[in-house]
Amino acid sequence: MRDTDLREAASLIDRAERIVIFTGAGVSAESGIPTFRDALSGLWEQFDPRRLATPEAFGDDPALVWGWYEWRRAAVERVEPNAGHRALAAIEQRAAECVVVTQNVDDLHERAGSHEPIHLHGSLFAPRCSACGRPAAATEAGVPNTEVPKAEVPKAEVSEGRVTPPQCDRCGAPIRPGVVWFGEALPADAFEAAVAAAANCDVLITVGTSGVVFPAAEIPQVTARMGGTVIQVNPGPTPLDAVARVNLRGTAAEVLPVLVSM
Ligand code: BV8
Ligand code: ZN
Repeated sequence: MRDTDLREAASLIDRAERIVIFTGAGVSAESGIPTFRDALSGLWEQFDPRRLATPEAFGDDPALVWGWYEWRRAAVERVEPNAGHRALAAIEQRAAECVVVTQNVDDLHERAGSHEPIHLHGSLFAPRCSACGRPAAATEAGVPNTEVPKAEVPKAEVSEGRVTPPQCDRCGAPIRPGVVWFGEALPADAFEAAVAAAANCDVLITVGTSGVVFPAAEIPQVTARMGGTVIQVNPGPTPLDAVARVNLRGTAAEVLPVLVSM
């Protein structure tokens, strides 16, 4: 990565009035959370995440899919935001206006100090009823307890395996993860807010996304089409190379702290 690119990116960010930060799974990689494309460890190695992250998979085998998400939620709770998340929060604090848009379902941006990131693909921490949509509060037991007092919530053994999802106490249907699966529409309000921010920003910084999942991957393209500047941070090539004015070839936790120190 050339010094001139870092300096150009730092100066573009300093001069920007309105900034959008757009992230994918790569920003959480250095916290120890595998991205979709990295082989998942243990039991999950035998599965293709894109097949598990579907309504069909949950319909066929709710315990397998619920167990996978509970394993992922427990993994997120065991790790910390990394220097990349913290540097992005610092950029956000300094900017006149800054919106964080993430495809990630973890809460690491929030825990690093980012303010109300837009979650285009939902969150591991917002389970809801698969039928009536009633939110179910996830608890440390890994079992959402809608009305049931904590003491009575059965301690679900959250391991790398199947976990029967709890039932909605209003209608009895299984509770599902609060994420957007393949084949499901993104939350309209979140997507519209993200497109509006991308269309009106001076600079969009895209970090750690392969840019292949739609419609989220449209977001940096909107900025480029509307005359904004795209800066990319990714160790590898992606389709977003074509719209990025500056391509910083490196990892989030290496590049971003240097960028904010300039
Ligand atoms: C929709 C939540 C329509 C769940 C996710 C056929 C049938 C049905 C749909 C489709 C189809 N063909 C195409 C589609 C559309 C489909 C799609 O785009 N498919 C792709 C595979 C072609 N999209 C959808 O289905 C969307 N919905 O189209 O609905 C509709 C409309 C109206 C009404 C009804 C229906 C929904 C897509 C959302 C799916 N949910 N996540 C969960 O997490 O379990 S997507 C999930 O995968 C992530 O959120 C992310 O967005 C995506 C990719 O994951 P990763 O590859 O891991 O991460 P990322 O892309 O961010 O790549 C990692 C990058 O990081 C790499 O570039 C790597 O180089 C870099 N990196 C690695 N280490 C580091 C790093 N960078 C920096 N630092 C590092 N250290
Ligand atoms: Zn219900």
